[in-house]
Parts: sequence; structure tokens; C-alpha cells
Amino acid sequence: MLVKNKNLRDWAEEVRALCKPDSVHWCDGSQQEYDRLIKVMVDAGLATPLNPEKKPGCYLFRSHPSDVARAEKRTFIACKNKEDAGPTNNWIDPDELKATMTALYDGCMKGRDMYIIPFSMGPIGSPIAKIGVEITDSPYVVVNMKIMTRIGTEVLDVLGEDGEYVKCLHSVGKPLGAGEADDGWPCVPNVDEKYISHFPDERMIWSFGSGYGGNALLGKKCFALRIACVQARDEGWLAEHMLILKLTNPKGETYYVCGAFPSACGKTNLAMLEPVFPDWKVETVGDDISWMKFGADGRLYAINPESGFFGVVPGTSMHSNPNAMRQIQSNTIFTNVALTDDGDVWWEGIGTPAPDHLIDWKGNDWTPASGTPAAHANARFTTPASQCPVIAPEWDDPAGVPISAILVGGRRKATIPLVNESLDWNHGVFLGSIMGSEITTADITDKVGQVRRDPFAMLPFTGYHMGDYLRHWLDIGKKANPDQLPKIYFVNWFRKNEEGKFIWPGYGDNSRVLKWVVERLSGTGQAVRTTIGNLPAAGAIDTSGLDVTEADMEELLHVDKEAWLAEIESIRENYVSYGDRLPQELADELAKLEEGLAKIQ
Ligand code: SAT
Ligand code: MN
Repeated sequence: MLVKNKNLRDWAEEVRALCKPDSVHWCDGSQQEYDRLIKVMVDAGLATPLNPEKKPGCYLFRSHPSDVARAEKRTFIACKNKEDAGPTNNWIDPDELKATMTALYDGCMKGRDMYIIPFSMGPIGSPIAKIGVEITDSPYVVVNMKIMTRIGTEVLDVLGEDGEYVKCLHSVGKPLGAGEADDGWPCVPNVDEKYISHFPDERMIWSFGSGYGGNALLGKKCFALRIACVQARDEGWLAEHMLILKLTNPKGETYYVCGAFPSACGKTNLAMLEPVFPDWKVETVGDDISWMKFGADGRLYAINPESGFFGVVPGTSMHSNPNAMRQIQSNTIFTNVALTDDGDVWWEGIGTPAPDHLIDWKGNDWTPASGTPAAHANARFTTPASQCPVIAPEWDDPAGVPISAILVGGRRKATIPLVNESLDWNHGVFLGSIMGSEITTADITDKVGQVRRDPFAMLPFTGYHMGDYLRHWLDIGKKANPDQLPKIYFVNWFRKNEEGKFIWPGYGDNSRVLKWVVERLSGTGQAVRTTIGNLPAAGAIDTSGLDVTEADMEELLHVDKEAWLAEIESIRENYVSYGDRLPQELADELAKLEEGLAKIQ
């Protein structure tokens, strides 16, 4: 392959000399290449083809039990000054980290092929897109990257002789001896020897020891969020952990909305939701990441930098996400789900009873009496965005789509109303800064019940100081005409009543809230101004055909003074952790809120 970019040629040679693979392969991104790598993995026993009558073009992979999710403890932001990483990141001095990892990389690809994957985050050649190159020794990474990003020769063409790219180096960290073959998923089993390292000053990523998800598919969280948010700060745009959806009302007017939610809030479900109103339409532009830049008209335009969805499988059903279920019937890679005797897949929450016999995600026989989950809780599908039955036709428009509203939210059983419209941009950023979810028993900590603040759902993904990140959001507001900025809405689908039951049905019924948001944007939605924000007026949320009482709606949409006063204390505690990097505007918003609450009888 002709590689015109000298910098890339030199880097690839440098990596080859260090990692010492048996061979080097430049990925062209073709279907033949994908098929060949899949075959190599099937032949080696690392992938299982699913029954072509049930799941054509689908494969099942089982990872090592130590390698099943992002390793946050082993994720590092290695900027020059420790203070710039802030309180939410793990920091290591970049020179020290490079020395440690260079020793690990030395000879780490022996007995393996080295793949060089040029990829574009965003439609190739889009003014909002950026290029990366991932060098990896994992063919699993190559096939997943082909689905999740645009890879191959065309990207090299855009890169040209001197284009810039983000260097992404990845190794599973398991060299093979002469004649040795993998006996299962290769990785470094000891979690404390895995490294997911970011060098934001150099726009570079080094990953070692894990082959799973965001640890290894470096275009996703590592580049498109942790490195890109630093680029966005420096260049005046936003790289965010947000879905993008398109709403069309009965008049045929369209609105594009982004949404930031921490994990376990049903973000992928919301991105593809089926509205309960037959004359409304919801279409998907993206399910995880949004890059937003100002267009010539002064509005923020978003692209989905990815081209596939890497979604959590357990819990996905015809009830929770019928469109995803339709999307993953073909050409999909499943990782860590259970295999049925007829070559299909099964998982907890799929909506059908467990079969009498399965092979579980660890490769063992499983029956309903086994007492263990058949699929891992973080089992994933990797599936092309183009297969989403409700993908918006403009999902890959290089110009992006103009954003009218941004939803932020978390999983909160009390205090936070179903929906709350920000009063202005700074207030919206304040709402984004205080969002988060209650810590559950699944988090394995003693803080169960407390709120983990997760500003804009970026807690694990902000590649610099969180206080500076929030300042950047405020600065974005100063660059624009206030009328052209998206309106920010704080939503919460997870309120519970005294019996601990969810008050709001969620899923498709969330379209009722989206409808009110669009009505607000178009000027018809009714709201009441309160000290916490604009809340829907009584009856303004369309509950026709819904079994939720007026008292429930009142509960979902009122200001609970005592709860908010307690909330303020907890917000203040979190704000203190940002030290002198907490933007004054946010301290002011908190003070205003406190004053407003004091006035409530
Ligand atoms: O593994 S990923 O980082 O891609 C998904 C997630 O953990 O959010
Ligand atoms: Mn995500």
C-alpha cells in the first residue's frame, strides 16, 4: 500500500521495531479484509459463527473473565502538570509513563501480526471529522473498528502527505512463543498491569493489556472523548458523551436534540425510541458521542463521529429497545453473550425465558439452575449504524445537524423533576455540572445511595481538569448569540414513589417529554417559572392514554424545597473538589438557587 504520509510511515516503522511483530498489515478497510480476519479468528477458535438462518453474518466472541469492561482505575491522563488533570483523573508523569510502557511494548507483538488501521472519526473529509491511526495486534480490534469507525485507504487519501492524525497504539500484551497459539482471548489477566494511557499534550493514546471495548477500540472513548475534548477546548468546539436524535412533529418540522446520560440510564434506548404518538417521528443520528462545532450561521452543528453502535446487550428486548433488536439480527459482533443450542444468542432481559441449556459467556454449560448470569452484565453488540431501522438519512452528513436542545440527566429517585428547562446557558451548564446518578449496590462501594456527580456524563471521559471543562462550556456560551444556542433540559426518568416503584413508565413514554421539549422550542409548550428552572405547567405534558395519575404528575413536577436544600450541600461538597478551577459563574448559580429556595414558604 502506498502511504504518502511520511510521519505515519516513520511512526509505523518505529512501532514495528519496538513491538517486533511477525508481520505488518496496512488495513484497506475492505469487506474481503474483514471476512479474512473473521475467518482467521473462527479457525483459531476465538470466534463462533452464529446460525446463518437466525443471525446471518453474526459472530460470538468470549473475552477473558478479567477483561470485560473499561478499566477506569488503569486509565491515565498523562499531561505535563498534574494539576491540569484535575481531581477526577489518574495522573502519571508522561515521561515516567512512557518509560514504563516502552518497556512493556518491547517485543510485545512477537508471534503476531501488526495491523495499521487509518480511521476517520466522522464522515470522511467532514470539516468536523478528525483522523486517527490505530496500530494493534488484535484482529478483533480491526473488525470492530471497521464497524465502529470509517477505516482504510480513503482515510489515507484525506490524510495526504502531511495531514495530522492522533496516534493510537494498542497491544493485547501477550506475545506468542515460536509455534505457540492463543488458547482463548489474549490479554494481560492482571488488571493492575493494564494501561489505558492518554498523552493529551501530544494527542496520543497508548493502550496495553486489554482487548475489550473502550480499552482497545481507541477511536471511541479514548480519542473521541478524552483526547477530542482537549482538542475541542483548544479549538472552540465541543466533544461530548451524548446521543443525537431527530424529532419530527406532526407539522413536519424537525428538531435535533443531543442527550448526555451516565451509564445505566438507557441512553441507547432513548436514541432509538419508538414514540407513543403515531404522528411524531424519532430517528437516530448517534447513540453515544456528539462532536459539535459552530456553523457559519452561528448555530452548533453535531456529527456522530462513529459509524456503529457498541451497545450493552443484557436488558435489550422488544420492550426496551425494539429498534436495536431489529438492528442486531445480522452483521453484528456479539461479545460475552450466551449461545443457544441452535446457534443463536440469548441474554438476561431479552424478553424470552431462558432455554433449558446454553453455553454461557465463559464457554461453560449453563442451565436455569446454574444460578449465575448466562451473559456477562457488560456483554456488547457491535453493529453498523446504517442497519438501525430508524437511522436518520442525514446521520452521515459531513455538515452535521443543527442542535436545538441538549438533554442532561441521571438516575435519581427523588428531588430532580421529570423535566426542567434551564433559564439561560449558564444555568444550563450549572444543571449539566450537577447531574449524576445514585450509587447502587452494583458499584461495590460503601457509598450506596449517595449521588455520584457526573458532569455532562463526562466523569470518566474528560481528558483535563473538570473545572476547566465546565469553564469551556461557559465560554462556548459567550461565543454565540443566546437565541441560537441549544436550550438545556434536565430530565429524570427514574423517580420512585414511597413503595420504591418507578412513577414514570420510561422507554417509549419518554417521547411525551420530548414532545413538550419540542413544543417549548416552537413556542407553544406551557411552563411555570420556578427557582430551579422552567417546569411543565399542569397538563402541559401529554399523558393521554397513560396510566399515571395527576398526583403522580404533581409529584414528578414540583420543587421539593427540603430535598433541594440537601442537594445544595452535596453539590457544594463536589464543587469544593474543583478548588480554584471552579468557574465563578457556577458558584453564582448555586448561590442564586439557595437564595431562591430560601424564599419558598
Ligand atoms: O467499552 S466502552 O467504553 O466502549 C463502553 C462503555 O464502557 O461506556
Ligand atoms: Mn458511552
